[in-house]
Amino acid sequence: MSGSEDRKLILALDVYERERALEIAECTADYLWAVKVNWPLIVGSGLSIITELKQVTGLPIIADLKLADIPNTNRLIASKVFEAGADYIIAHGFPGSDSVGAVMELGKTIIVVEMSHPGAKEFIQPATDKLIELANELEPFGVIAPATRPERVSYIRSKLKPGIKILTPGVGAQGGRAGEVLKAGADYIIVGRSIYASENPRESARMLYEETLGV
Ligand code: 3DU
Repeated sequence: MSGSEDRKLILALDVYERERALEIAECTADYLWAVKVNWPLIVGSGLSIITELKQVTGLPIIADLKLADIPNTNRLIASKVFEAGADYIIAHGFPGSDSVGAVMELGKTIIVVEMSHPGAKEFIQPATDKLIELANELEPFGVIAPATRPERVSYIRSKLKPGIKILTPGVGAQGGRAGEVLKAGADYIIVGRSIYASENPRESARMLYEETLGV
């Protein structure tokens, strides 16, 4: 098995309960690059879950807060979340460079440039070119792009500065396919329900991990 830094699978741990979250994270950790925590787990278990997940898995933790506020509020939230042990925070790009910059001053940041659901076509997709420009200017750790639309991942890759990573949610439950989106230029796939809601999360994570090998 590869070292965790070479892996391409991120677990989206969207459960409410602390015990369940820790159990799933622990049993899948061997196959993951990182664990992503979103609002469901934070509102269900509190911010300290970030610290606990880090201790239990030893993996990077991504806080998917999709921050979208004025710089001061983004800063107030992000500082507590980085303090809790988050290694990366996901922020929306549309509030502008000052709002994203406030997060970037505090730690590694991932900017949403497009989303994976059908409604993303209404407002976000028409703004994607501008959001890519913002990312190229600010040079965050990475951007979020849709695994449900591999052709958009190729497009985003072609416009994005080479060092900026592409993280893609939407594999599995939303219909995206791991191999396809990695071939299109994604660096990491983000998978939630196909792992945590399956009968055997460890085995589901193993199978997805196998799919990412050699792509
Ligand atoms: O559909 P899944 O259960 O595999 O979960 C996907 C996760 O990624 C979930 O936390 C969701 O909030 C997040 N996400 C998207 O699905 C799509 C985006 O564009 C951005 C984040």
